[in-house]
Amino acid sequence: MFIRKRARLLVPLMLMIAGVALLAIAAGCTSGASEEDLDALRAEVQALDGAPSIDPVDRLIEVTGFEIKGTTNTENLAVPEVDPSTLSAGYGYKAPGFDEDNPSDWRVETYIWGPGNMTAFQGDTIDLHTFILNGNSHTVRVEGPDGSTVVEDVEMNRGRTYNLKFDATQAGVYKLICLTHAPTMTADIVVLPTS
Ligand SMILES: [Cu+2]
Repeated sequence: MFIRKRARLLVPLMLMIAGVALLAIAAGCTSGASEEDLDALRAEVQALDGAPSIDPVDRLIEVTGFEIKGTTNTENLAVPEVDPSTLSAGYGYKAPGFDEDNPSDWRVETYIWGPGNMTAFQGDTIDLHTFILNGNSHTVRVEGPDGSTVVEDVEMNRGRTYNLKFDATQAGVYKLICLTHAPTMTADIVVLPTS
């Protein structure tokens, strides 16, 4: 009887001692952490709290230059009040009569890049791999977010591929610009900051 009573007292006491020992071990670990360890922990917390930590890569982006055409006729829709070709060198317009077989047909055209919006991360080395599907000649350059030229003018011809390489050192929007079909044959490369 006495032994059982004593055992009932001892078990909670042993649990308390074990708990205190664990706390002491935990406290010892914390006090033993170096400044470097704490700095590393702080950096991890900041990384979790802010922008994602993404390592720069060599980023290959495929982009195609092409032309889209749309045709209707004056029975279905009157011709536009403003000739689209006066708005951009990238727009085309063929008035009724351009097609002898269908004299009421009229057509509009536009040169574009596909995709028109691309994404990368600051620090990436970008390789824009372009392919020209339509248009025999395009003079193309890349400008950075600050307006500086990061890839000098390149003449691109139909059916050929080209590699435009640059380092995305700035966060912001880089522009892939075709000067031949300005201002509308332009694509955005959005470079996101990583810190
Ligand atoms: Cu062009």
